Amino acid sequence: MREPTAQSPKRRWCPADMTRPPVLDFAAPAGPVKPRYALLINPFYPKDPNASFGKHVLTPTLALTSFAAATPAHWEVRYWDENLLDGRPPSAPMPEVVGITVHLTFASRAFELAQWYRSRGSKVVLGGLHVLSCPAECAPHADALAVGDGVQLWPRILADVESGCLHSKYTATYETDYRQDPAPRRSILPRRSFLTTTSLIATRGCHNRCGFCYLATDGLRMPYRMRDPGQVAAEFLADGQPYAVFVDNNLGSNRPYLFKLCQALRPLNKIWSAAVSIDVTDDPALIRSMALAGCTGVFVGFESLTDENLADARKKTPKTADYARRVRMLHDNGIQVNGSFVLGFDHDRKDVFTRTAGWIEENRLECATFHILTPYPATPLFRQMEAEGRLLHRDWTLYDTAHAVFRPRHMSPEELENGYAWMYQRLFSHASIWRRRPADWRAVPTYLAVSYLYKRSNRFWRLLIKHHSVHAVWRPLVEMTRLRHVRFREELSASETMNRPGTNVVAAGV
Ligand code: B12
Ligand code: SF4
Repeated sequence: MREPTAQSPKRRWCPADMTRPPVLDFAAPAGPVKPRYALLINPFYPKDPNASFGKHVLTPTLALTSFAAATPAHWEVRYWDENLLDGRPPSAPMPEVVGITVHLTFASRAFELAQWYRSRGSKVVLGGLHVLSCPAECAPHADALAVGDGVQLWPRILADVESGCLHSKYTATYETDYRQDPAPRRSILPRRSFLTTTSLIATRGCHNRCGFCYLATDGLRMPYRMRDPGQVAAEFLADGQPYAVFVDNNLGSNRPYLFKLCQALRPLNKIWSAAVSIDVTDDPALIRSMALAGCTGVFVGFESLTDENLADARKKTPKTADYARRVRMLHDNGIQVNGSFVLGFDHDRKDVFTRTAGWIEENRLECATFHILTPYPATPLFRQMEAEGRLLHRDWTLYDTAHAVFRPRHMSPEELENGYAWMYQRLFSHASIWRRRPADWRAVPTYLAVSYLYKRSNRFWRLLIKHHSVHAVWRPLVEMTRLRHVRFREELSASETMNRPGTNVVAAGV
């Protein structure tokens, strides 16, 4: 495989419905508004054709289902995810209230939806990360802003709608007892459209405060909070799926807690994946306990293979020289590794792409996810880039970690974008998939099947999404993986240590 060049890499196939949302018809007549009916929308965002389309239907965000659970019983509530390619959002009947979750990359689509529904008589409530970091920008597009925890705010907002005294802004902190929150209302999700509907969340916050992370946003106080392990296990069981994805920022933040959670999950005989920071491997007994509890994959924010970058970002993490040993520990316990890498830090030179790709292959990471460093508004990184005059623009739609929105220190923005695209092309290539095959030949066929499905089948993913077949196609594969993992756990628990890579069909984490 050649190294990245100054020329743009070959453009990847990407149909219009993966990059553009359905057109809203502003001329269409408005129907009557149905009282006590709330519609919750996850707006469309353009998909990066370099990466897998499969990622977007792995598991749903909990943004909407979490506060939907706090809806009073006399309200009807419906879920609509524009990324499931079902066309225009519902309008017959018109909802009395439309709740939209807003991230910076799809803020403009959220505002367009808001305008469309407001012009037809619905009250629009905006909430989510972007509302928290840029409330002034969002305010003109909403009847009400929900700044902070929606679980506390949503019932208050609906009560005020009913009494005709809706305020323009509602604020809540994240300091409540997380154990008091109701379980997310997963019954409103379209089950056929996701690999699993069981997005679980056990903890809030993180012990780190990396300068580039959204957790460092001004005004966001998210003290570390945990749900009872028993509550989490009960939610997993109740959703009836064999596989769950933890969407916690960092499930390994509090190790004694993770131990207890593993104890609660183990008897379920199910499988799961989660995002953790690599320091979770400080304790080999914890890794074994995760494997015995059904963990088949972890999404690890390595971020960089250069210690100076990690120090600049203020990430508390082991030395990068020790990463390979730690990856081996996970593999030895049958846990796949999806490595997450950020490109474009100040100590990254033009060799960062080949160096990182080489390391991933050498250590046989089953999957890798790349992000161009992105200064999210109201974070320390954003302030630094702004002070140094390095921001190229404030077009939030391009703040999607697939575009260079700042001037990197040691390369041009174009070189950074080309290097990023080259990384995906290399890691998704036949040669690289083969190089990273598991050491155990028995695991190779499944590994190849999954790699090709996940990394090289974007056309197929689009078809599955459009025909609501994601779940039907994956469920048998997931079930097979679960059964195999149950056998693996039995062997693992019988042996002191195992040296056998897992044979999983589900990607590691989100
Ligand atoms: C699941 C997930 C996904 C899923 C689903 C995404 C989707 N939008 O459908 C997948 C895997 C597809 C995905 C993809 C991406 N993601 Co993502 N994802 C997450 C993850 C892990 C969990 C989200 C979640 O469920 N949170 C839990 C809920 C309960 O929290 P919440 O969303 O904040 O909602 C609460 C409040 O904000 C509020 N609220 C939210 N909306 C509303 C609306 C109303 C009306 C009200 C009243 C209240 C309210 O109430 C909720 C309860 O308190 C988060 C990290 C995290 N732990 O949050 C990253 C995260 C959201 N993703 C992120 C990114 C960058 C991406 C990608 C761009 C990455 C990439 N390059 O591929 C893509 C593209 C998606 C996009 N353009 O937004 C960033 C966003 C950073 C930022 N500042 O915007 C996060 C924060 C990860 C991170 N640590 O950087 N993602
Ligand atoms: S370890 Fe991950 S979740 Fe925690 S602050 Fe750093 S980037 Fe954010």
